[in-house]
Amino acid sequence: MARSDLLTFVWAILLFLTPLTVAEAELVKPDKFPVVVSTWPFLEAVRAAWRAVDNGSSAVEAVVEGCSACEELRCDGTVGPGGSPNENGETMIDALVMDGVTMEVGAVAAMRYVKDGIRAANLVMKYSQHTLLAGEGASTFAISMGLPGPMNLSSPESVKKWSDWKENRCQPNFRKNVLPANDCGPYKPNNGAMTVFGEKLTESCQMRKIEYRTPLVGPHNHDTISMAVIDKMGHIAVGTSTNGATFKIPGRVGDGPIAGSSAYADDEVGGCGATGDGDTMMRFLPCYQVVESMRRGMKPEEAAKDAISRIARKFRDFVGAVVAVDKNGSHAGACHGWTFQYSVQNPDMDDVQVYTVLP
Ligand code: SD4
Repeated sequence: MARSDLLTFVWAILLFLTPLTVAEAELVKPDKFPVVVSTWPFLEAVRAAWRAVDNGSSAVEAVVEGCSACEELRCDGTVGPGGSPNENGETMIDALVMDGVTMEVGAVAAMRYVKDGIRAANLVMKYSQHTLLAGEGASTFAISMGLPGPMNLSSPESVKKWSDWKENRCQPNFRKNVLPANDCGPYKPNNGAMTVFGEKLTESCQMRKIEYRTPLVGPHNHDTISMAVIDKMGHIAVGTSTNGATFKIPGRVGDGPIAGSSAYADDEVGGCGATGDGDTMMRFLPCYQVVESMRRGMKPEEAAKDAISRIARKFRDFVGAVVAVDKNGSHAGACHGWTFQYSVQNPDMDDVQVYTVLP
């Protein structure tokens, strides 16, 4: 008997013997799971997660495998090590994993010297009662739990990007309302006064006023993998890994490690992943919004569009996207400011399929 026939047979027996409601029945119907959904055409990452979950791994394990594959491949050049240098030229990692069964979360933020973001996040979830570790504390914990490090996370590309930026007088950058003493700082607040911190500003200093610019996360500079997996048992998990925004201020934490912002999952409802301008998006917890909207009856498409429009109403120039998947594996994306693509693999597909969503 073929594997799928056998599964259907077992399913029929289970249905007959167990007084399941229709909703519960849908949750474990064998032929629609597993499902893997990921931001962007990160095909190898989806395949890695698919291999794991199709071989019987849990949703959490498959999310870790999938995001980890992207880190190793340095998807888009900017997941994992070697990308998105900050103002000091250093690469830092943000990552999160969430188990939709237990609602446990593990996350690392602005992690230094350790390249394995999603594995570090998973270690936080498995071996601590905390949710989020940051900076060198995250690195120390990850290394103590067995991950390789400390190591330099720069690459020739990230070093070149950073030195070009320095040569371009550190433009563009994420500062606003500041006066730099020199082209690349140090910076001081510019409150329109002639004095800052009691010092009288020179004319040349005032001349160097920097305008706030927001081109640093855009159509040609996206770098977050956010993934949802529903395993064969119908359990869902989500994860995110990114090295964040290029030329960010050291210490910056993006939306990547924030539960409800870059990702969120609840077995009873579904999951969500996000990508884009994390500094704006994390103020709205778009993935929490998506999941809660689906809980209240919205389909994935409506929930995704609603979450994006809540941000766009307040920040017209924002660039971002979400992908929503409900507990039955139905999925949809929504975006603003760029064309978004997401990838899916489920039992109906021989390989990963890429979906394109227009703003
Ligand atoms: C961040 N959300 O750190 C990330 C960047 C990103 O697509 O997703 N770009 O803000």
